[in-house]
Amino acid sequence: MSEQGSSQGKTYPPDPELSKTANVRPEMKDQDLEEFWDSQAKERISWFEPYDTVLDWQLPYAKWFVGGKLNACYNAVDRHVENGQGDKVALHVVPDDGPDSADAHDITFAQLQEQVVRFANGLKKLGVGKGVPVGIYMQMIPEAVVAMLACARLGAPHTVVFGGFSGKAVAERCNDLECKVLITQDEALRGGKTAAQKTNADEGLDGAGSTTVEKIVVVKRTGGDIPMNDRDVYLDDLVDGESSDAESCPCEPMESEDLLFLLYTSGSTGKPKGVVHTTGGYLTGVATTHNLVFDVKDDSVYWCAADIGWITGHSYITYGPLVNGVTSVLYEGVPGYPNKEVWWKIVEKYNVSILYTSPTAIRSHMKWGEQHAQAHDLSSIKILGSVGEPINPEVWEWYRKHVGGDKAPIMDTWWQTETGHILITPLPGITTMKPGSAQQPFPGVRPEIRDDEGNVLGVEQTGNLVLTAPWPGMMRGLYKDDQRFRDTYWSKYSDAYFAGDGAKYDEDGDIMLMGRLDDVVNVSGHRLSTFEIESALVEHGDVAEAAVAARKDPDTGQAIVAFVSLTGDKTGTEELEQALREQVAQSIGKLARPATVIFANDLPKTRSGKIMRRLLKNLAEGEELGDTSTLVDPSVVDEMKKQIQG
Ligand code: 6R9
Repeated sequence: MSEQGSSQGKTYPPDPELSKTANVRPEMKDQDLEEFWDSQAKERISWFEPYDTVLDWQLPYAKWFVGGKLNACYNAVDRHVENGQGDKVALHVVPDDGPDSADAHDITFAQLQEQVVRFANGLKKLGVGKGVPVGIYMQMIPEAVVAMLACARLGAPHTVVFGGFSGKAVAERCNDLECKVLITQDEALRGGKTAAQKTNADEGLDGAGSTTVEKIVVVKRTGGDIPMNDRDVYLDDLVDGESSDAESCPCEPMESEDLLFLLYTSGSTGKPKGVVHTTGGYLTGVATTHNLVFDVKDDSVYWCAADIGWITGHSYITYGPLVNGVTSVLYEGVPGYPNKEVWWKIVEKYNVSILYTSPTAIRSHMKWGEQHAQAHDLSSIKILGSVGEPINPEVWEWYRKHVGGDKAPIMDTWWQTETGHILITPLPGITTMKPGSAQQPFPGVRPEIRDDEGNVLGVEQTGNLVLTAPWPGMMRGLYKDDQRFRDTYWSKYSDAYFAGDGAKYDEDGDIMLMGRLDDVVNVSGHRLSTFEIESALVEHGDVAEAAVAARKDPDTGQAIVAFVSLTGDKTGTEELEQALREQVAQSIGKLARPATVIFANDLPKTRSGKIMRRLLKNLAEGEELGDTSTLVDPSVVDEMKKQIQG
C-alpha cells in the first residue's frame, strides 16, 4: 500500500480491494440516523417482538427500539445454534501458559449454549431471575463470559468488577447495585503467578460492615485451597445434575430498555459512577460497530485482548462478537508470559484475522523488539484495532508494519464506558488513515468541538468534544443518581453530551483526541480517579494530605505521581514510599499504584485553600510552572521540584 505525504505527516489511503468487499458502505454516512440504526437493528438483532418506535429522545434520556422484546443471550448464543452454526467455534480458549498448553481448548456455540444453560439453572436455584442483580469478579476465563450470558439469559443485570481490583471495590459496587449473588473464582492465574481472588472478595465484603451479597459462587480455576463457608458454593456443585438443555431454561424476554448491566467507572469524585446500559440499543450498537469497523466475515477469527472487566471486554469480547456469531480468541494471560512471543503464537496458531488491543500493549511489544513478531507467520491479519487512549504515531507505524504486514488498516477507535460502543473511528476501505487520530464519526454519530461558551470551533482549535445527537448504546444514566448524570454530562451544554475529552479538527476534517479534561488519569488505557487514589493515600496514618497528578509515560501512557504531606514531624523514607504504594494497590488495585511519591511539608495551595492542581500537573510533567503568585507558600514547590529532578 502506498504512503502519501500530507502536512500532517504520512497518510495511508484505503486498499481498493478492501473498498470493494468491506461490509461498511460509504453511503451509510449520509443516511438519516434513525433510518440507519433502524435498518441495523432489524438486520443484526433477533427480536421476540418487534419494536414500534425507533427512538424516543427526551434529553438527556434516550429510549431506543421501544416496545421491542429480545434477549441478549438468545442473540449471542441460541439463535446461532438454531441457525445450524452450533458446531462453529465461539471461543478459542487460551490459558495463561499460552496456546501450546494442554488446557487450550475450543468451545463451540452449541457447547457455549450448554454451559450457559447449566450455569443459569444453577443461578436460578440461588434465587437469581429477572431483575435480580449479580456481581462478577473474575479473570479472563471462559466462565466469566458464561456467567455474563447466564445472567443475561435470566434477565438478571450483571456488574463485572475488574479482577485486578480490590475486595473493597467489589463490596462497594455489589452493595450499590444490591447484588444478591457474587460469582468469582478460587484464585487468579496470570503471568504464571496465582493470586487471591475469592479471599479478596471475602475480605472486601466482610470489611464493608454489611453486604447485600447472600451467596458466592466459586469457579475452580487453580483448585487452590481456599476458605469456603456457608455463604459459598463451588460452581461444580451448584450445577451438578442441572440440565444443559436450552428448553430447561428459556431466554427471558426483556423489554428493549430493560437493564442489561451496570459498569462502574471512575469519575472526578471518589464514588465510582454506575453507568447504566440497557438491552436493545446497546446490542444494536455493539453488533453494528463490531461488524462494520472490524469488517467481520463468516470465517473471521477475532481477538480482542482487553479484559472482561472493562467496557471493551463487555462490548467487544462478550456481546458484539457473539451476537455477530464470530469465532474469537479468549486469552487468560498477559503479554510477555510465558515468553515474549506468545501473542504472535496465538495469531499464528488460530489464524487471527482481526486483532483489537490497546496502545499500552503495543508499546510493550515495541519495547521488546519486532523480532518476536517476525518469528511468526502473521499473514492472517487483515484488520487491526486500537482503543483506550490516543495511539502515538510511532506506535501506530510499528503496529502496522510489524503486526499488520505493512498493509492492515488500523482502526483507532474512540469511545467510552458511557458511550457503550465505538463512536469515532476510521472505517475499513473508506478512510485514508492518519496515524494517531481516531478521525471520523461512525455513521449516525454527530460530534462537534466547542469552546467553553458553546461556540463551535474550526480547524486546529482545541476545545471540548460533544455529541449532538443520541446513539443506541449511549448510557441511560448513572445508577440512582440522576443529578450527577445531568451535572457530569449534560450541564456544560444544554443540548449536547459532554464527553470530557479535549479534541480538535485538523485541516482535513479529521478529529484529533487530546486527552481527558477532568481529574481522571489514564494508566495503560484504564481510567482511574485522582480523587480515589488521594483518598487511599490519606488512609495511611502518616499522611496529612495527598494530591495526585499524572506524567506522560512511554509504556503506560500516563503514570501516577503522588504528592504527599506528612503528619507531625514524620519524614518521607523509602519504606514509607513503599508502604504508600502498597496502600493504594490494596485499596484500589495495582494499576493505581503511584510510580513516584513526592514528600513535602505542605501541598501548593491557593489562598482560598484549593490545591493548585495545574501546578502539580506541570511539576509531574517536568514543565515550566508559570504563575505561582497565588500560592500561600511558594517554597513548597521548590522543595518538590528538587525531589522530582533528583
Ligand atoms: C473504551 C474506553 C474512555 C476514555 C475516553 C478517552 C480515552 C479511549 C481512545 C481514547 C483517544 C482513542 N480513549 N479510546 N482517547 N483515542 N482511540 O476506553 O472506555 O475506559 O471509559 O475510557 O479513554 O479519554 O474518554 P473508558
